[in-house]
Amino acid sequence: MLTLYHSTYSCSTRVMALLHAMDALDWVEVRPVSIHRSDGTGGRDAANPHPDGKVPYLIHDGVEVWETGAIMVYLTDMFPESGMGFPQGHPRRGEYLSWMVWYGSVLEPVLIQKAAGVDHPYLRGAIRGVEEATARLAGALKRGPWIMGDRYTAVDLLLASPYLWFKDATPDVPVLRDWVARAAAQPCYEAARRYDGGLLAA
Ligand SMILES: N[C@@H](CCC(=O)N[C@@H](CS)C(=O)NCC(=O)O)C(=O)O
Repeated sequence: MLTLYHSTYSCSTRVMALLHAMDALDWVEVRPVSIHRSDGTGGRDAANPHPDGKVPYLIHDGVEVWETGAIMVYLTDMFPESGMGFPQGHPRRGEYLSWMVWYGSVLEPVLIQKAAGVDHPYLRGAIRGVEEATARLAGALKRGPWIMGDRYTAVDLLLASPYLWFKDATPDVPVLRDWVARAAAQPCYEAARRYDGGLLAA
């Protein structure tokens, strides 16, 4: 059994978008929880077993999976026929895993540091900065239209997500702006937002 702890319009909304894209919602029990939000609203939910009180958090037959990238790889492996991932044995599997891990270890941290106005040689040494991350994305999109070529995958869903939340963070680079606009127009993204609207209204 798959259980996803989810909070509306948050990091877990992109996991919901992936489930929509894979037509896999029926296989998952979605448990809405509250979270502490950066604007001071909300609060930790005792019903959420995530050790840090965060979302997304996936439990599969008692096994815990956390971090959006790991959850997405786990789910795309479970639903390979969806075409949203690159399963074990696929020639581009390594590239897929690299982008999914790069999100949490490089892209998310450099964007947060930039927003916080933090810079330090140790950080630059470890993960570089927004300029380098932008160049990596733009380089991949030269082949396009998606990060891994001609099909929209979980890589695009995850890597475009910060720019969809914080539109001003989108670099003024045409190839990136166009990619973010294409990602925003994906039906799964709209479906996940509608789902969240329904949860809030209920
Ligand atoms: N790197 C984590 C980030 C998870 C995260 O920060 N989630 C936020 C929602 S966007 C959260 O649960 N915040 C609640 C809190 O900080 O207590 C991931 O990608 O899963």
